[in-house]
Amino acid sequence: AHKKKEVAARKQQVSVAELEKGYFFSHPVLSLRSFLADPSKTGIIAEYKRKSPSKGIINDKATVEEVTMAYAANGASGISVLTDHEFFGGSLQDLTEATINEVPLLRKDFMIDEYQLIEAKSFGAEVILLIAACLSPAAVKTMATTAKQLGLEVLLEVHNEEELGHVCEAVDLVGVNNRNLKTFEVSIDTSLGLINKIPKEKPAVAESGISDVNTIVTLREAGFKGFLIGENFMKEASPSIAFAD
Ligand code: IGP
Repeated sequence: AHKKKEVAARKQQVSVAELEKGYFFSHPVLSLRSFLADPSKTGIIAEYKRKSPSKGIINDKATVEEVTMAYAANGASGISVLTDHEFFGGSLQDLTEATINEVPLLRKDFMIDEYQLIEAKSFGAEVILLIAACLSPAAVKTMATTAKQLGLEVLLEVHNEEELGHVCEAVDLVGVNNRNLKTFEVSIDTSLGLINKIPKEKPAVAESGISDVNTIVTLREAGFKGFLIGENFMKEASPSIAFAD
């Protein structure tokens, strides 16, 4: 509910017409789907995350710019930036500071309104996250279709088999979040248990709780093409050095 208020407040301040004048509206875009399909790339989608409801402050010193530049330089296949303020301490400004044009950029937020898709585009995102647990199948379809029209790719996040029913044509990639949003417990088994039920034509991304290379190997062997990692990098003073290791 806080999200509704927050989006309504921004809508009052900045019109769609103004957002559409943004530089990134006419900007060439990179495809996360193609980056993940490239076997010479790492498949790692590295996330900038200052804090989280489960961990509190993770890193409030390293800047978006330095961290995301280093993620890109060290071979990330994608970069994710949390723009939610209330829970994650992020902002749309963070997105513009992360726009490096070498690696596809994901806006990570709770997307409930098409206005947020226009914002995502205007502030330089190339991919948006839709969370099946927050949206009805019809809402996923509308949001995903609008995102595609804007030239954005769509990553749909699920936690269980039932939510896989929200997958529709306009969804490009399917993510499995290993973190239970109610208990905050993380288990890679969530990903491993769902991989065979994900439509083959939608590259699968394993999300959360990944902290070592062996886990990536296991997930890759199971069929995952992408690995979304935040805390493991951000908890270090230099998140980029953690990545390079
Ligand atoms: C990253 P981790 O455990 O590596 O920091 O997780 C990412 O998967 C996580 O931040 C995330 C998330 C989300 C955050 C996945 N889905 C939805 C907010 C909203």
